[in-house]
Amino acid sequence: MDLCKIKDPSILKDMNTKQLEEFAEETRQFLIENLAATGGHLGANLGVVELTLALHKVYKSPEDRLLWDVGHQSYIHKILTGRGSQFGTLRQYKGLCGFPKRDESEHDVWETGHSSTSLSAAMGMAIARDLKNQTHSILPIIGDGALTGGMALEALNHIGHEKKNVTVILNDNEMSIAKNVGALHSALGRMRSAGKYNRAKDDLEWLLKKIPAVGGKLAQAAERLKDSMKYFVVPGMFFEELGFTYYGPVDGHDFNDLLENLNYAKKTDGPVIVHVMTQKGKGYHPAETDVKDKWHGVGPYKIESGEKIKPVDAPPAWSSVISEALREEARKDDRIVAVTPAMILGSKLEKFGEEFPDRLFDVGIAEQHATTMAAGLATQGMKPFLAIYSTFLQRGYDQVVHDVARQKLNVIFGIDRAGLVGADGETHQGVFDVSFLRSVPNMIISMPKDENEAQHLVHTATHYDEGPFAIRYPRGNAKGVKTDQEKELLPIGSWEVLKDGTDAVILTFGTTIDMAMDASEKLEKEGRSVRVVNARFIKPLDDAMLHDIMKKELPILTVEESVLQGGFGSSILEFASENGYTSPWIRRMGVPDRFIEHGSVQKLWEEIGLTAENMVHHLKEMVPTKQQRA
Ligand SMILES: Cc1ncc(C[n+]2csc(CCOP(=O)(O)OP(=O)(O)O)c2C)c(N)n1
Repeated sequence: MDLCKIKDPSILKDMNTKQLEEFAEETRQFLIENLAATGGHLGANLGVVELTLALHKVYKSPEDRLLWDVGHQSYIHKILTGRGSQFGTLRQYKGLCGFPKRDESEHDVWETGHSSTSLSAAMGMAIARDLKNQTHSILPIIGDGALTGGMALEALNHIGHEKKNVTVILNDNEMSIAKNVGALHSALGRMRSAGKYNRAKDDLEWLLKKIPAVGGKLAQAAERLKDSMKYFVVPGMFFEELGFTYYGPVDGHDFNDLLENLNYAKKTDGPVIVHVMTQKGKGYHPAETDVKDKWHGVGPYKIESGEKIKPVDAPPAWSSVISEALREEARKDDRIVAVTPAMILGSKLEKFGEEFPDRLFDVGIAEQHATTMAAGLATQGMKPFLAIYSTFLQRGYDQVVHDVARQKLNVIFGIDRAGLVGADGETHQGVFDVSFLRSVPNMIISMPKDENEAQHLVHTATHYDEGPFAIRYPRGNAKGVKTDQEKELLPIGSWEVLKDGTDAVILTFGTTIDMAMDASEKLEKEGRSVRVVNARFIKPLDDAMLHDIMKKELPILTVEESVLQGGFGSSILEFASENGYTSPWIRRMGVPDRFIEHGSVQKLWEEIGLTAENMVHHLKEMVPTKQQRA
């Protein structure tokens, strides 16, 4: 079958099990071949091929609502709903989004990217459905990893209490990027090994109810019997106690088992949980045998060998640079511990964990808990380093404000993937943390220009004991510069002049420094002398340097790879206003006031005008040439 020609899931309607199996095989090949060129979330999608086909066969999308938690496993759903032909553009600029997108299809009823939101959204949709007297099914599909997220547990609690018709599909592959962790994971393990609960009793109850007059009473008796038996035979008693009817464990690669249980679920009133066992990477040997889940999200690869196609001799990833610097500090100070919300691999903390197995804590997908736990550690004199992606720190904001900063606790925030992240798009761009952290009292915010400065900043942060200290660093590879043997304590709030200039100043930090240097060189050739400052501390500002610049009334261009609203540039405007500097001309470049979609970072920079050319353009307007002045 040509998967690019599928218009909607109705093609599944008349397929028998054998045909479904063949179709599943073709879908797997399609994914393996397409993703070899584009990259993407291969492992999770290979795991849910049969599950997705079965869901679309038993239920009728979009009337029945399928909500993909995290959304990285929605590729088969996209193929079935008419988007197969776009897979060549997956996660590329203006191409198919790697996550559900309401603009793309009416079948994408809920947008995701961050985990653990689907149950709350499903509950909202269920309430709306009931208020409108509608009858469709609502099906959040959530992984065992995403289920560890606090929001999912809050929603489970509410759905069970309200007894709403919501059918939760629990996709249990025992992975959450890395091996899933936690007590809930162990509980699911017991359910997996408990064997299947025979739902025939439910059928009996349903049949008895059909017999007029006596049927109701018999059904009640059967219900009592069923309740007392359940304690002994139902593996999902945990969910049953919360008010859910449990079906499972279901073999997520066996169509007969899947279809039978989904059909039961469809007939069942109230909250239901269908516990489906799947294998991440199923059907592609390199991904199937990958215990570390390096195939969770991949770049292009060679199909035969599974070898990843990567640039040779690239400098180390920023995450490695930071975690290595931390490891060095941790050797000298045993109060240093590392905390990660389910991102040991992404944050490159494996080596830290190997060297200090008792000092690395993976708390699951639980950013709020991770932040407050770090605060708790700090109250006891420990030096927690919370490695967290910028976008996921958004989840822990109240905890940053209320628990960490207010109590002036020494938590170091290693803010990974700061700035535009590229292919993951809107839901993952790390462009808000400067604005949302800058308004928090006691917070130090910094960003290194290269790995040498990074190690000095980690050294400075681990020796700072007056409150929280954030070090931001981008996705991708560092610069490949040499690092000093001796670590330095950088004065808090100190900036660095990278290139002197007398006509104007570019204030910038992190990834945009190279562009600024480039712009300054170009302007130099045209007779404009532009200073470039590495504003490595975003908060506090280098007041002395700013006073000097503003007193001289030099035009200032601020450049940041984060949102302009409330960002670094805003803080420079505030500084001028508060200190009565009315004349300096200050312009800001940064991420505009809208969500930025997926695409390569380079393309996105061009789209939003974050380029050396644009800096040149602004500075030409702001600074007359020597000839013009003469
Ligand atoms: C709030 C949040 N934190 C972290 C992540 C990063 N992340 C993406 S997928 C994933 C694992 C999800 O595990 P699971 O739900 O079991 O899905 P699987 O990939 O195993 O199918 C994580 C931690 C995220 N998307 N959202």
